[in-house]
Amino acid sequence: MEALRKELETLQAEALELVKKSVDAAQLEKVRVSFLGRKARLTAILRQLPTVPPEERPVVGQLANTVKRAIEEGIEARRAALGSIPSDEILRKDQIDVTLPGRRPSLGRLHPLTQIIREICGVFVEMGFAVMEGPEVEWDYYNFEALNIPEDHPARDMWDTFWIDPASARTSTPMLLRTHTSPMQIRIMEQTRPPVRVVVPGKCYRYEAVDASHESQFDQVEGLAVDEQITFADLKGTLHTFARRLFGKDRKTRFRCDYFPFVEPGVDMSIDCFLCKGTGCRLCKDTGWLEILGAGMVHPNVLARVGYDPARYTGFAFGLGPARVAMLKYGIEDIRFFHGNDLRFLRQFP
Ligand code: 2NL
Repeated sequence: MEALRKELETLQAEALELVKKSVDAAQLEKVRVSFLGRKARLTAILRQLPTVPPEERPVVGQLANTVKRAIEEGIEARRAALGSIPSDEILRKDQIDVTLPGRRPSLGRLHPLTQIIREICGVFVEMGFAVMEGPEVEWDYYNFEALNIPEDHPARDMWDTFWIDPASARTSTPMLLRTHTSPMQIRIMEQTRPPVRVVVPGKCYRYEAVDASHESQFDQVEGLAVDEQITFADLKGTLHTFARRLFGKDRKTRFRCDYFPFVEPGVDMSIDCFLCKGTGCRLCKDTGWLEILGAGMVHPNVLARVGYDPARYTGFAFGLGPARVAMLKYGIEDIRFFHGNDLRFLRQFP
């Protein structure tokens, strides 16, 4: 009797210890079979209960059943705890080699136009210009009127404009998609006193037929410097320096008369062709020169309209298309490549 009690207690302790050590359902099942299965010692004890002397039977029977329940409950609790842990087999199958080299993440890069815009602005920043951006939807006033382009003036024909509401085009305050970034320079001059030195990059829009060198949406970088004593020599020096920084330190520049309503005099600037060094080739169409920007001395009417005294202040301004600059610099044949979303093209610009 005493020996049997000892044995049952030992059985319970052993079983619960093994239950605790089981790490998956398979091990737990083995423990269950060996302690509660048909051939288990505990099962034999319970089966032999009728042979136990009647006065000891209730005690032994109760103890054996208590042990059996304790083991069952232990197994159940362990099974629930293991439920969320994958088996050794699954872990083995899912093994990964953490020492393998990782997959190289594919890095993005800046769009070639963004790169050239930043490069252009960077050159002017080095010369003391600030960079500012402005709205792409503008009032007729800022896009035309303030820039010395009155309504019904023939100069309006230079810009094919997207009107926000075609019906508003003939009202007093029509809205449009800006055709150049100059309206932002007007806003800047309205809000600050000279000296002003600013470059304004940004998107512009013109209602034009698309071809290899024109898109209806494009970028511009315009610059403006206004102060006392600014002369055409400042314009030439600044833009000549810019040309050499962007296209090589030996570049020559050439200024010729051109017309823009907001400047007087107006010019365009060319650089000697860096491909043929001026002897004539396909890039410069055998002229030896590449036209890269328009510029001029800010028209007195423009200065007066923003409240600057044209007798005291003068300034120069310029405008260029970064897409054209990039096409010349990298020999790109068609402006439509920039927005073609073709990785074979884009990957050429590291
Ligand atoms: C071109 C020519 C130019 C300007 C832009 C400008 C702006 C103000 C006042 C005076 Cl607020 N001028 N901008 C001046 C001359 C030329 O751009 O062909 N751009 C692509």
